Amino acid sequence: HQQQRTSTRRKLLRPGEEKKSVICIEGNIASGKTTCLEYFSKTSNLEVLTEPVSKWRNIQGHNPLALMYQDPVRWGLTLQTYVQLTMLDRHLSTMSAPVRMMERSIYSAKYIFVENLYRSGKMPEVDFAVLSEWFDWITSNIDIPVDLIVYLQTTPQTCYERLTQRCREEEKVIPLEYLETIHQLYEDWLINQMSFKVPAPVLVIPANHDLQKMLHQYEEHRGKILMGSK
Ligand code: DCP
Repeated sequence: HQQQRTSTRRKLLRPGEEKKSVICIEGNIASGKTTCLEYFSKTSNLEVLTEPVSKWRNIQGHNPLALMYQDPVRWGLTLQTYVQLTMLDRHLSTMSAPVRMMERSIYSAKYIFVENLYRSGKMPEVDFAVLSEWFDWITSNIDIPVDLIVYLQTTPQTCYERLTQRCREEEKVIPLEYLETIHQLYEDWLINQMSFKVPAPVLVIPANHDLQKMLHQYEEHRGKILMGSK
């Protein structure tokens, strides 16, 4: 109950204060989130926050992302604890424009990636319990405003091809099945809305197309995206 109350509570605006909006871009690994953010970064009065993936690849000289892919049972908790911290930090950072567009959210970190590690038997129950208690505490005690989710909907096959092309060292071990599982978790969360609470309205953008067509679609959806978050 408390969780629900906190997340639906709206900040009171002072006279003259403008309402700020937060748009989260969600989608499978290599679905094109970064391209979408780059495209909108040229919009005035809008700030873009990319995912802190560089931090996940280097924390004080360690690479928890690579460790997680090498041995998820041992290192899943390590990576996901750090992901949760860095996402929370992003959500809480002071906004420098009336509209913020950010890559993923603390919600997908938990509902998609942690859930996947746990369900596939790659995260011990005790690790999952610790992460879940952290997540529940954060989301019931801290206001994490999200006004619109833009879901870049792809097929796992398309993501697999893009992943192979971009050749990020840590990700070379990712099989198609991994992307299929992540895809299903996203569909159940945002489309079927049958797994976890959806924190904001969802705008679905088909994202299997080539770059030109994607940029064209972003332009077409510009109004909906920017107004949808109001
Ligand atoms: N990752 C993870 N756990 C999370 C979030 C991400 O294990 N909670 C991993 C998946 C990827 C890497 O981190 O290997 C980067 O993830 P993204 O899909 O978020 O970033 P991309 O650069 O792949 O996004 P895109 O290609 O859509 O721009």
